[in-house]
Amino acid sequence: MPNYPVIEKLKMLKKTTQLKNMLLSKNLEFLVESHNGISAKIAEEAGFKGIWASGLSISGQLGVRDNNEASWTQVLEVIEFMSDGTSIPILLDGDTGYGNFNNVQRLIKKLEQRNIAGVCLEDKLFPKTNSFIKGDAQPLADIEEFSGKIKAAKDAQNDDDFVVIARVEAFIAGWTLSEAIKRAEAYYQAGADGILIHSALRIPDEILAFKREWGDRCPVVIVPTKYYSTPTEIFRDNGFSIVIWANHLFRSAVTAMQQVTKTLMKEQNLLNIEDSIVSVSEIFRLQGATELLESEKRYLPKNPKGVGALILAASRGIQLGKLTEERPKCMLDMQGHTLLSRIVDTYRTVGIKDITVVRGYKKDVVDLPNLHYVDNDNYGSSGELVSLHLGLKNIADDNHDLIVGYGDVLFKKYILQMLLDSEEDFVVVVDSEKKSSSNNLVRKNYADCSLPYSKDAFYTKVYLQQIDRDLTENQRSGMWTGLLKVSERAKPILLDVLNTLLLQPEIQQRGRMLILINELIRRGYRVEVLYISGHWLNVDQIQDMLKAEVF
Ligand code: SPV
Ligand code: MG
Repeated sequence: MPNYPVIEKLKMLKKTTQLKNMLLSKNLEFLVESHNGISAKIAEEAGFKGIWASGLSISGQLGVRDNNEASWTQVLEVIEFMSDGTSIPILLDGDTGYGNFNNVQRLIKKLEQRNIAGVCLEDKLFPKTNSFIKGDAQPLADIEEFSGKIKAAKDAQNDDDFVVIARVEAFIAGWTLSEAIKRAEAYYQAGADGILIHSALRIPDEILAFKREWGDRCPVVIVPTKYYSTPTEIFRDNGFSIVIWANHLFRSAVTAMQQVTKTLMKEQNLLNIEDSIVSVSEIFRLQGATELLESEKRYLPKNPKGVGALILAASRGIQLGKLTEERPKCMLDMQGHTLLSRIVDTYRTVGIKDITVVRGYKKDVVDLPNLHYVDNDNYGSSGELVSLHLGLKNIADDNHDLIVGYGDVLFKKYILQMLLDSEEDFVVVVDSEKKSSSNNLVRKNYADCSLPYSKDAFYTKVYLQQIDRDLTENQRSGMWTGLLKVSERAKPILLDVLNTLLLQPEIQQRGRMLILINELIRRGYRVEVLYISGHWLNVDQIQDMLKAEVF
């Protein structure tokens, strides 16, 4: 059903009541045929107050004959889609009721469950044939038997307003007015809410004669498929209740499909098709695609966006001497895996697929599959901020949060998970246990944080105050691991700060990440600290290579 606001829903009458009101109304009302969900929606949108679920059209759109070849449950499935997609009542063309009184009672139960407002039953024999195919050869039902069916239908309904129409086929089968009246009267006495009087003549004589004789005993419904040239005023003036346009959506759809297939077959291109058919977006509109988008905003998790990774791997790793003559450090082999592939694997295990590597030294050797590559060809004379800048510019438009890391730092996957769970715009990972370096000659990126690691720090947000290689022992809260997360919305900030910093030649040449992070803090941006202890490894020296093998 379309998404009606709550108030509208409350104001809306039950579908059964709507149909009953149409039947009892003093005005001439109209039902238009629909044969599936979309045609039902189109009918409602055009302004029709009710739908005729035509047996001819439903069987026709299934590509079978109007001879009960489609089973009654198959019909039920079709009208369920029609009913779900609309708020106007549906009168089902229930043929002969798909069996005897017992089958009719079960049918009524199922129709009520699917919010179908009424059924029309015709006094012929199962399996029926369409009235316009040799109608005069068609046997009619026994009056008493059919009256029993109508009575059974009325007894089966739970909803008082459910409508049962008895369709009199006497004229179709070549019988006289008196036979038609006799039958109508019997069905009316059995409880029918209205009579559908059918005729295959090209003029309305039979139905007008019937109506004159019948008077106003109960509402009379007509189907002017054959006497289509009769002005509607005639029906109105003669006090008919409902006119059914019984098959015209289906027939017009067939016309359109035949025209399009013919043109396509002949022309083998779409030039003469495109402008004469609805756009794909019109189909989306009819399907209610916008409503789903709105619902997704309401009900889907807020932050399903992906996360990307940027790995800075342009430098050689000169401390490793001869080992990095032919390949950069990140491509050194450790028991069959390169450093870079181990890092990439860690990202992938937490679902990060969009990984960009900035390469420089011996870039041709850096060729792992399924990565994006950005090259810093001036790696020899530029600092890592230039690499970051090149990488960042390349992925600035991805709607991703971003994790920046180095191509020579290994870490456990839970550390990435912590970063993914954090919500601040800038987040760094600090090892609280590392407050000094094993090698005093190497100056490390020490972090000075708003709170040293403690149980308290676990419950409070901790922010970075500065990263510096020359912090005193007292100032050191730990060591920065080289991991930085930047939220999607903060990426432009990072790029902007970077652009400004890189205007300075010495930063171009030697600028390191810590300069950038300190500048963010200086400008007032908060950089959250996530504390860890261990579980990461910066591969700098030969002895680190050994540690990496068992990491
Ligand atoms: C239908 O639409 O299936 C009908 C009306 O029963 S008619 O085809 O005119 O018999
Ligand atoms: Mg029919």
